[in-house]
Amino acid sequence: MTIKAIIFDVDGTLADTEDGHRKSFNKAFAENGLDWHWDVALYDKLLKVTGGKERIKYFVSDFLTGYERPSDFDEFVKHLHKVKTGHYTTMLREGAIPLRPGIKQLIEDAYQAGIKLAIATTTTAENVTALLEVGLGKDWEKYFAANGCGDIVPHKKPAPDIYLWVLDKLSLKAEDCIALEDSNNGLRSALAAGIKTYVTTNPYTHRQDFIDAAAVLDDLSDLPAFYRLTGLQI
Ligand code: XBP
Ligand code: MG
Repeated sequence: MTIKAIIFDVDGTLADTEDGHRKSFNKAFAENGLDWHWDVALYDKLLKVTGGKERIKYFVSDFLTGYERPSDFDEFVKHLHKVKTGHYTTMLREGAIPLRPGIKQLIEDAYQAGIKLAIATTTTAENVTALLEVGLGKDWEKYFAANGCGDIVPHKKPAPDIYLWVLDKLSLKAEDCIALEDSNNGLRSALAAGIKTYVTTNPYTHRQDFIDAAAVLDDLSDLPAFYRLTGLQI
């Protein structure tokens, strides 16, 4: 079976971004007079919920006691998230978070070989642009035949929505594609869309359950081995 497309998760897969997200949330909280602080251990638990706005709401409902929600709570969360996104994209544009080993080469190799590339992420589109403009260059969009981000689908990972949206954009069947993910939520999302999924772990996810993954790797530093493993014709 010839693989016609590779669909990439972003956070944790293209780059080790989660700690950058965490620090940016904390900056936004402090600037808004909140004494909320997400340390690594807490953030590890909060990653159970994907999407920044959804994660803030999960924190408020499950981890905070005695917090009185303002009447415009939804708007307040949107505001906090917007401030967070500003800090996060500034961090990316300063080059603080590089692409993970092998990622740039894989994207260039696959593109040259005529394999379609796509993004399926829960993160905000601005974040993807900032990460990839620095990592791949100003013309990064030329590599991707579909770019599925954030709020364009009603249900974020682990729901399959974002992968189904991408398959539709690519006009390909699930069995023509492989997905690359780093988390259990991401793996479940891609599998629920019927896509064979490879996992590269990172410090936040390496203890998660990847039993149904096609393979689990530390990273893609050995691309020839990855091409042999997947059968990618590159
Ligand atoms: C990872 C996520 C995101 C980011 C925060 O998504 O769960 O919520 O942590 O991004 P993926 P936003 O691995 O699917 O890219 O604050 O922009 O939502
Ligand atoms: Mg991820």
